[in-house]
Amino acid sequence: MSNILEKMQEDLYNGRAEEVEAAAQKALDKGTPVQEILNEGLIAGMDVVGRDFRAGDLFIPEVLIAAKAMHAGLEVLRPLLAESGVPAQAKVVVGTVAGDLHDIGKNLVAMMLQGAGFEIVDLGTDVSPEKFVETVRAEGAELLGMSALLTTTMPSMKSTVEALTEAGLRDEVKVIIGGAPVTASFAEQIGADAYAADAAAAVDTARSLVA
Ligand code: B12
Repeated sequence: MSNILEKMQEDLYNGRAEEVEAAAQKALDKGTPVQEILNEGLIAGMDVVGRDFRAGDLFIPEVLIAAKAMHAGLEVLRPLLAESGVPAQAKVVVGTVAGDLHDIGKNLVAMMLQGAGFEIVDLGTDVSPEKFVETVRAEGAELLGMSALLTTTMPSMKSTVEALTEAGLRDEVKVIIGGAPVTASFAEQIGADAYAADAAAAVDTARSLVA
């Protein structure tokens, strides 16, 4: 791995947003593939943050600062991740479920879907089942992508699927879910159409769902 990406991981860990941003630009200027910067720089750095947070070596303020640095790096990559030239495909409503404020993974998925030509309606975080249903209806969305990073907020995915059914919209929209604690069997259990483990898989899965 290049020194730039190694240093980027370290800067991300330490929450140095300006350095991460500059490193992302520098790596791009040197011709490093955008996927490599994403996976070996930003995501790899965030993995270490997650590990140390779990171990109790990092605390929420530090994780938040690291998350800000990750966002700064992602912003540099955004135009490339979202580069399409492909005409807009199906409309996708995305959001993080009620009670959950984690948005890095959701944003990444949204960027990659946009890059694949999907039109994105991003509801942000802490999105209630009612809000999802309302937006799917108003936008005539073909896909709904929900993210949850907490085991305690996963049930809100189920409530949303149920709310779609109650609203008579379940047959109009395909539901895809993801987030670190989410699994394919959970997706099946709650009646979602699909699960994807990461942003690249989300694109493949979304494509096959609307095909
Ligand atoms: C950053 C972070 C935070 C930041 C969030 C900042 C932000 N803007 O997002 C802050 C500090 C705010 C935070 C807060 C909390 N956090 Co936190 N956080 C994390 C951390 C370290 C990284 C998450 C992340 O961004 N990963 C990087 C992204 C790229 O990965 P990802 O989210 O998994 O997304 C990928 C896939 O999952 C998938 N995907 C994601 N969404 C979707 C959606 C669709 C549709 C699809 C198809 C795919 C998909 O694709 C993505 C890209 O590849 C994780 C640890 C971890 N390793 O997951 C803990 C973690 C998720 N947090 C945890 C906890 C406990 C909390 C708090 C409750 C802490 C507290 N005591 O207050 C609060 C809850 C706040 C709330 N109400 O939401 C726990 C959850 C435990 C559990 N099983 O429930 C974790 C696992 C850490 C741990 N082991 O203890 N956190």
